[in-house]
Amino acid sequence: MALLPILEFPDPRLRTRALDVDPARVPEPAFQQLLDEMFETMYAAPGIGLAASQVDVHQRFMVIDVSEECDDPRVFINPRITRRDGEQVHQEGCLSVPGIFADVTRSERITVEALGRDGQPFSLEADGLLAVCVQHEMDHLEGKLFVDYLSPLKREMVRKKLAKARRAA
Ligand code: K1U
Ligand code: ZN
Repeated sequence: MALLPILEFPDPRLRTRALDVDPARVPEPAFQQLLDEMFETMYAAPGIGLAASQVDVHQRFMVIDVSEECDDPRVFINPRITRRDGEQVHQEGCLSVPGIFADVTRSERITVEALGRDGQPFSLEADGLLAVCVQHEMDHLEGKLFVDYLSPLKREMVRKKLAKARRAA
């Protein structure tokens, strides 16, 4: 199994809108292996979510595990949010924007419909951190990053900070 390279802001490939996964591909060994590699990459980072777009695969799927023990892996293929309620503000990070954290306002409760890793459709009601993470990962599939919720000035400061960190590394 391999760790996958994660694209970093401001890489323009992160702005690609992902396309639907053909459900017939889900049981294929190559797709199942990609899911395993995404989980391995997410746990190693460490992170609580990873969208395919972040590993330069522009298809609509993501992996998430918000559990403390890293024992609740979830796969969302072709996810759609069908209901939203309320608002919550949560501090977010992003594996594609390393070392930057900012408060983002998102829906408090959502209903998300998707296919699981077995290719079967499911519906999930989520709130709290799971709801935040689903919305963050679905933004990636649209080519959107959490820094887009910041002012242009703050976003430029983030870009400069990351460029400086890369030069120093
Ligand atoms: O999509 C990503 O870049 C992953 C991102 C998901 C996320 C975090 C926080 C709020 C919304 C979405 C991360 O996992 S950043 C790392 C992180 O938050 C974390 C890492 C280890 C333990 C706990 C949290
Ligand atoms: Zn992210």
